[in-house]
Amino acid sequence: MAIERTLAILKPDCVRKNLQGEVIARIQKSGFKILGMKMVRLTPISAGAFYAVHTGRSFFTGLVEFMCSGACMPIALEKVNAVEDFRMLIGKTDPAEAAPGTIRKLYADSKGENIVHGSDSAENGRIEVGFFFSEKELAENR
Ligand code: 3AN
Repeated sequence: MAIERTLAILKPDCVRKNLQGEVIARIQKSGFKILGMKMVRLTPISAGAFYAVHTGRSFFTGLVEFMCSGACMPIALEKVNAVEDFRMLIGKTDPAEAAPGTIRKLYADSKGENIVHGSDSAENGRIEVGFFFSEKELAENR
């Protein structure tokens, strides 16, 4: 299995509920290396660009509005098999369907407000890390 990068975003509901520390602790305990982390406020343009693949879907407007509703924390992560392992750690999109012990099952309220984002492929992991971080901002390049 290869070393991969994946992008986590602690979404505005996570920040509003002050769950950043708990979620980051779970990520670290699961063996992910934090390469970069920041706090940002997305705009309709930046959130729309990040979720461009979902343009036109019924939930797109609500998703963009929610992602702009408060501060977010993008976190660049690295690990062997990072993409799949992170998706296992966070659980299914809908917290009602997420497995016990997963971050979404533990903390999320709904499919729309589900605490954390995770990249869905190794290729998207690299693209999404690059959306928020320049190479020189990542730990291994300091
Ligand atoms: P995931 O984040 O689990 O990979 P995606 O990529 O299918 O899920 O969807 C991106 C984001 O869009 C989700 N994290 C969720 O917040 C939102 N979303 C997806 N499907 C729905 C839906 N049916 N209703 C409301 N929000 C949704």
